[in-house]
Amino acid sequence: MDKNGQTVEYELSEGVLTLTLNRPETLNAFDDAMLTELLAALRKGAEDDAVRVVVLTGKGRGFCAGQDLKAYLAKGPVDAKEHLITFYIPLIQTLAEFPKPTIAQINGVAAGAGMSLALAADLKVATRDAKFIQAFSRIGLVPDSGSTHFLTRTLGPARALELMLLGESIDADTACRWGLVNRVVDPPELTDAVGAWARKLAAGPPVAFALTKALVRRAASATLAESLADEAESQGRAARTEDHQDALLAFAQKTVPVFKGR
Ligand code: LHQ
Repeated sequence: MDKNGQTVEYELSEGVLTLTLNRPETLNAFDDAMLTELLAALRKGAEDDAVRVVVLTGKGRGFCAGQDLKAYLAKGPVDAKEHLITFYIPLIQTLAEFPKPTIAQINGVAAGAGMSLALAADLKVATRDAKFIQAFSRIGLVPDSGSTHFLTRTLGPARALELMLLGESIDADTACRWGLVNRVVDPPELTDAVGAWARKLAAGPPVAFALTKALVRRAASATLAESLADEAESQGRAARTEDHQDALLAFAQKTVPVFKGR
């Protein structure tokens, strides 16, 4: 938490919004305030045209340790279903359906709903010493916050269940080999590696990016015929943007296009 009591840092620079979870003493476990602030920050970032890409990361040695179990206990009996409906479902849905590219900059352990959070981002870059743990079974719970959805789609049921039932951690290299993260880097290289991708994405075509993300989300449960029709519809829209016309001209003139989001 910073001196103003904020548990999520909001920093916008050259189109890149960096949201830093800031409860390092708990490895950035989610209390109600951090859940609320992160959702509000994402909603604000979605609305702001100056935000072209979002980077999510954690302060200290953890990325996010999931629900703050001490805060959860301290609240007295909480209806877990209501807790998920109030906090986690809108958060994960907002992130997974975010209209701009998102990158999880995984600086350390991602456990429970903290792993779900990382999985809900578009791109994942992890440090070599990061770990991923489906911690839910260790405390007698089922995976939530999208873990069943993301892991089953990426890994298939056998590996997804291995992680969920055994509750053992996997390291970043294994997560990368399994397709859960895009890149693994040494810790000192993390911010530069993510920064390079973020700046590139921030200079990309916003309308085409939003349409591409929606296409890929729908493709996961579509037939080929449906995806082909969906692509044609979205291509029609992308092709009508000024950005596309400008980029065609730039190609012909051998210059670099400047995408404006129109
Ligand atoms: C923590 C936490 C934490 C509080 C580390 N809470 N303090 C949804 C709906 C309803 C109900 C519940 O949950 C959910 C969603 C979920 O996310 S359930 C899963 C919740 N998360 C976990 O079960 C993970 C718990 N944490 C751990 O297993 C370990 O801390 C991991 C493996 C993440 C890291 O281990 P270490 O690197 O050995 O660090 P540590 O355990 O020593 O933790 C450092 C500090 O962080 C420590 O505090 P202390 O005061 O002793 O220094 C921990 O108590 C605190 N911390 N996770 N989730």
